[in-house]
Amino acid sequence: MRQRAHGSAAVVAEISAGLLAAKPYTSPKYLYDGLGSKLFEAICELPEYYPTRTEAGIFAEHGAAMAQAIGTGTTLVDLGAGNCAKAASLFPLLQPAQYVPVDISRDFLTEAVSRLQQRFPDIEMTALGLDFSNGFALPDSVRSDRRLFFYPGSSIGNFSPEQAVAFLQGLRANAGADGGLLIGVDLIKDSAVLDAAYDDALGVTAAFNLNMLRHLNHLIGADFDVGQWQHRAFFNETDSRIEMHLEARTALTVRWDGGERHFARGERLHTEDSYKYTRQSFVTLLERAGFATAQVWTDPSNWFAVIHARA
Ligand code: AVJ
Repeated sequence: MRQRAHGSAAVVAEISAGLLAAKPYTSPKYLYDGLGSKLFEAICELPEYYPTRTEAGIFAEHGAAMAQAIGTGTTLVDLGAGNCAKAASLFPLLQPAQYVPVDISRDFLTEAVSRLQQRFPDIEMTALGLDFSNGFALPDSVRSDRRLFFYPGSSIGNFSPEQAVAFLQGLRANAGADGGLLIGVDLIKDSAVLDAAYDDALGVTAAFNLNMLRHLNHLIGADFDVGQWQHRAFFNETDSRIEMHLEARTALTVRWDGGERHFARGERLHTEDSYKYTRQSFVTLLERAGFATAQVWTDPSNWFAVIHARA
């Protein structure tokens, strides 16, 4: 049964264009409806999904050194803040003057921030519910100097390297005097480790990927039948990225408000890329974006890096 589209005309047009492309694709931002955000939180608890816990280990081990390099009193702009937990765990060390969490999922954010404000009454907090993936301007209520952009979790991996440079250039231009960036980056490693992290035994990542179809049904009034699709995820060594796809189990036709597309059996809808870097390849990317010095902290296995760069 089809419903009417609940997304804006722009959202419907964007998703339609991807579905109608020669190689059909959708933006990974559509993985995150209410259930998708919860499934992602569950992914972070999986034994196979090493990034979250490895990054937390790096912050626990080197947080004091990071705070030393960054200094207190910054305006901490948290990109993709979600439940704000990662930034909050750094407050005691970083002691920011202002905290600006930004997230596409506004409701999730507002609730988290009101709880946080009670715990840290001295930090001025300004929550922004917006999609920053195509660049953004910060409102006047955000202090304009010493902005520290915080972009943990390897979310930068969703951009291609070219897109990442453009995005990082935008951050650098907005950082203000004495500003900077603290970013988490997932590193290239044995492909079996990477594959398992995106295709776990419990099937939580499969559910996370498949849930996008339910979200699309809601947004564009489509009639995707989740049971007709299969999760696929693998490391593409040539392009240094994990690719997630949804593969048609059978020949089928998807219909939505204003369009339709036939998928042959085995044909794929590309739902996400997650680029992996070496320490050096990411530092080079930062330099291309105009960032100056970079200090790099890693875990003992070199699976993940946290990098501080000055604007
Ligand atoms: C939120 C983009 C960092 O790429 O590892 C996790 C998303 N996708 N499992 C990642 C994701 C499948 C995640 N990021």
